[in-house]
Amino acid sequence: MVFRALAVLALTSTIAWPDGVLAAERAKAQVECTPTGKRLVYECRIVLTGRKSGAPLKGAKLVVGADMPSMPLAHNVRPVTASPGAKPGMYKATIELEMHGEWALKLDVSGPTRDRLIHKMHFGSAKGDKMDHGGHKKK
Ligand SMILES: [Cu+2]
Repeated sequence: MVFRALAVLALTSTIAWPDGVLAAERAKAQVECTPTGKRLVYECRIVLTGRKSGAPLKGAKLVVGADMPSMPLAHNVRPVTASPGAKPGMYKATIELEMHGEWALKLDVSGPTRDRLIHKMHFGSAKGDKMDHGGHKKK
């Protein structure tokens, strides 16, 4: 009985939101960054999907910024606009960081849906360089 009631409810909401569902939906990102040959430069592949629908977010404008949560205001990485990747919902961006360590990528999504996602990840080097907080310029 309970199950049937829920099914009816779901159907009703589908009718109420025919096409515009994605427009109101929040985004979800899957991020993968790999080191390039150049020190501190990473090639990032970002897959954007609807948080509820799981459908790829096509035709979005995506701007990627980066900051270090452990060092507020210490870095000034210029945000880059991602370009469309090989598959729908896939985007790529080349980011240049200022040191290795834990960074928070800021993903600004606009277009079919508008959202801002913070994605924390650790950046090291391909050759296993030591994390270098000591070499950081202080203000
Ligand atoms: Cu730092």
